[in-house]
Amino acid sequence: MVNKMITNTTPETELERLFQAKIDAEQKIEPKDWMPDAYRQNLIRQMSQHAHSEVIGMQPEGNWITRAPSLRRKAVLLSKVQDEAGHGLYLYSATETLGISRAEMITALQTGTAKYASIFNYPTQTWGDMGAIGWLVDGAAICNQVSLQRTSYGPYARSMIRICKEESFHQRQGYQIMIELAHGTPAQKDMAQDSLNRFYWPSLMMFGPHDSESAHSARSMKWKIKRETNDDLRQKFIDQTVSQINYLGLEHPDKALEWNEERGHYDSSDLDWDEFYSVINGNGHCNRQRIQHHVKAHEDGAWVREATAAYNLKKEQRLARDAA
Ligand code: BYC
Repeated sequence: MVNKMITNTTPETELERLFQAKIDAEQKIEPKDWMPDAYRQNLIRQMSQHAHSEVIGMQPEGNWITRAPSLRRKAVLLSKVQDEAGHGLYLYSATETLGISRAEMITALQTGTAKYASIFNYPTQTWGDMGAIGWLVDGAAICNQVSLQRTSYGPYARSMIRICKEESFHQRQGYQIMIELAHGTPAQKDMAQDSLNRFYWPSLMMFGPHDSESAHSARSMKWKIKRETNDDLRQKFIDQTVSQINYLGLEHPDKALEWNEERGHYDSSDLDWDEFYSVINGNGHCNRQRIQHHVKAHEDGAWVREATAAYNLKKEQRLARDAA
């Protein structure tokens, strides 16, 4: 156990050494522990963006709740979208333990200072897209989040454990939609193929830029905020998806895909990085629409926040009166 007494007079370099030793020993950093400001800011950045992704991620699927093909599908999709709201809430709460308020995070999202996952700026055009999102988008998210269960910040790691359990369920419901479509009529199979073709590449972009281009990876790996690199996680996802596509009897969208015996992995085409940067910088198909919708929902909900604040104030005043 790295458990040395920290006092107000401990020099900064010694604090940093103890902090890194704790991380190297696989101990979790908790909210009241000393941490370098850059660690705190990096976590706030990643965790708040993760929370925003969950919340904005409700929009593409929310678009299909009224058009789900059966009552059962509607109920399942509704539950999934509610789960995403829950994930956003755990993650906002976990981020608040680092000393930032929910209101500050929301402002950063709405003014474009904070990002959210690029994938949610692609439109959902068909019911097949609900299958592809559950299967590929939640599948990619799980790949990443399983490794984040071992992230060094305690509240983030713990939130990932519950989120991963729910995401696995989401992934299976998406894959089940794909199985039904892929084994259905020729028109349904075409729909499944079209969704796979459109969502495959943006799903690979969810893992972020190549390691050589990743601004935050080196420090995040040293601090064990990230446990695996962008390229390693992407490779894992590419490898695991091949047999899933085969089982569906669909064509793989990557015509250059080839097993590399020496590496023990599939070689694949590179991604369209111009598209990636264009989307993360606000110019994807749906960026403006997503933020406008968020702003409207936030404004429409103002009365709820005001009512809660008024109720809490009344409660505090009553408690103070009773105590007097
Ligand atoms: N999209 O240095 P890098 C879900 C940004 S939602 C947008 O590699 P890092 C679901 C990156 O932020 C689950 N931006 O960054 C919900 C940075 O910009 P800033 C979402 C991206 O942080 C509803 C810059 O590019 N999962 O499952 O080391 C329905 C340089 O990148 C993206 C998470 O959020 C991107 N794809 O690594 C269905 C996981 N990629 O901040 C499903 C948590 C990169 O300097 N996040 N950027 O302005 C992470 O693991 C990491 O933040 C990333 C990026 C791997 C995404």
